[in-house]
Amino acid sequence: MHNPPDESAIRRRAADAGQDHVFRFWADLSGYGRRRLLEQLAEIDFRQLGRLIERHVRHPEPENLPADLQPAPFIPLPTTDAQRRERCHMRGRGDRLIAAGKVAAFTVAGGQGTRLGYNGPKGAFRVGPVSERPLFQVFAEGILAVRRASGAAIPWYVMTSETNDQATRDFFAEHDYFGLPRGDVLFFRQGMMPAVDFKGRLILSAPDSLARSPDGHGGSLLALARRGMLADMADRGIEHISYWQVDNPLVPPLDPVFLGYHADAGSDMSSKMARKRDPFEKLGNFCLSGDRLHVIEYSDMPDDLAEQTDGEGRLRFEAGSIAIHILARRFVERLTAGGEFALPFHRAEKKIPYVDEAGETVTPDEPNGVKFEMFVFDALPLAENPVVLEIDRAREFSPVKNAQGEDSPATARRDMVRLAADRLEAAGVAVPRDNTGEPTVQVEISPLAARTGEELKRVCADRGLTEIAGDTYIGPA
Ligand code: UD2
Repeated sequence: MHNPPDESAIRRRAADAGQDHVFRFWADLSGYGRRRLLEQLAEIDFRQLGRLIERHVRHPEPENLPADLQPAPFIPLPTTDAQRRERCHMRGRGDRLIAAGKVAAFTVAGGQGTRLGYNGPKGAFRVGPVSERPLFQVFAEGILAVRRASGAAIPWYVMTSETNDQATRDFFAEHDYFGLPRGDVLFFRQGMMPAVDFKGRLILSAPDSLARSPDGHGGSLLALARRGMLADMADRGIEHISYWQVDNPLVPPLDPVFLGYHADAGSDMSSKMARKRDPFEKLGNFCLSGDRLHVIEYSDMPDDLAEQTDGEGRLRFEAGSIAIHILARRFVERLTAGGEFALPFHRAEKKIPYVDEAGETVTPDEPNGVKFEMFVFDALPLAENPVVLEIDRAREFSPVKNAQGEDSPATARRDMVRLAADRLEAAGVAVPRDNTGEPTVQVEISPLAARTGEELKRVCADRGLTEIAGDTYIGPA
C-alpha cells in the first residue's frame, strides 16, 4: 500500500513552481478525485519541469543541431561473396549468443497510437492479411520459433504506459500469452510527463486530473531500470536487448546476423537502417558529429541537408533509422545509474483536451500546449562502437502508423503478402501475380510453420502445396 500523499507538501511545491491553479476545482472534488490529483502531482519533478518550461516553452529555440553533421558510415547489404561470408560468420556468432540465453526481446508499446485511431493497445491490432493475427501474436510467434530452434529461454519485456497497461496485460492473458511461458513475458510501465500550455502552466484534462502523456520511447531505458527489469535481466544472464517498436509486423524479433555484428564490434548500442525512399521520408537520419553517432529526426533535419546528393545523384544522408536496435544491458545500466538521466526531452506541440473554467472538457482544433518526450536514439551519441547495419526493408520494415495511405494497415499487409509470396516462390511454390508483379491472392506464413527457406520447402512438400490458388495462411501444424 502507498502512503497517502502529503497534501500540504505537494501544495507548497506546486505553489512554489507557480502551478497552484491546478487546485481550482479542489472544493468540488471527491476524496477519490483529490487523492488522484495529489498522486499525479507527487510524481512530478518540479525542478526538472521548470527547466523544461524555460528551455522549451518560455524561450523555445530550434533543436540545437551540431554544425558538423556528416553522413554516418554503415555496413551495407552484401554484394560480394566476401561480404556474404562475413554475414554468415556473424549469423553463427549471433546464434551462439541466443542459444546461450544471453539475449532478451524488448518491445516498446507505450505509445498512444493516435494516428492509427485504433481503440486499444496497438499490439492488439489485427494485422495478419489472412490469419488476422494481432501484432503481439506476430512477435510472440517469432520469439517462440527462435526459442524452439535454439532451445533457449528468451524473456520478452513489453513496455506499456498508464494508458494501456491493464488492457495489454489482459490481452496477453486472454490469449494465453500466445504459447509463451507466462513467466517469460514481463510487462512494465514507462513514466508519464505532464503537458503544459504555451505559458508553461500545467493543463487539467479533468477537474481532478492533469493532462499527461507517456514520456517517449527514450523513457524506456529509465523504466527498465526503475521497474527492476535490468535487475531481472542480470539474474537471467541477459547481456543484449533486442529492441523494436510495436508497429512493425515485419521485424525479426531476434536477428542473429545483427547480434553477431553488434557483439563482434563490442557495441553499446547498434541500429538497423534502410535507405530512404526520398529526402523527406519520415525516418530519423543517421549522422556523425565528430566521432559520435546521432539520429537527427526527420522533422529536425534541415531541408538542404536532407536533399544533398553525391556526384552520382544519390542522397548523401540516405541512412534512415527504422527504430530497431540492440542495446548492451551494461550500457543501459550505465546510463541509468544514479544522478540525472542523460537523455534530453524534446518538445512536441499538440492539441491537448482541457477543462474550461466551468469544468467542461474542451477538445481544441489547434495545438494549445506542449508535451515532452525522450527519444531512445538520443542514447547513440553516448554509445561506444555503435554499429549501423543496412537491411532489406522489404523483409524487415513496414510499420502501421496511419489509418490510411503510407505506413498504414493496407501497406503493412501488402508487404507481408509480398514477402510471403517471394518466400513461397523461392521454395518452388507457384504464386499467381498480375502484370505488375503484385500477388493476386493473399498469402501469409507463420514462423511457427516455417522460419527458414528449408523449413518452408519441407512444410509445402508435406502439405502437398505446389501452387497457391486462393488466400492461404501457412500456419502452425
Ligand atoms: C519513429 C522514429 C522515426 C522512425 C520511425 C520508424 C521517433 C521520434 N521517430 O517515428 O525516426 O525510426 O519510428 O517507424 O521515434 N512509444 C512508446 N512510448 C512513448 C512513445 C512512443 O512506447 O512514449 C512507442 C510506440 O508505441 C511505438 C514507437 O514508440 O511503438 C514509435 O513511436 P512514434 O509513433 O511516436 O514514432 P514515429 O512514428 O514518429
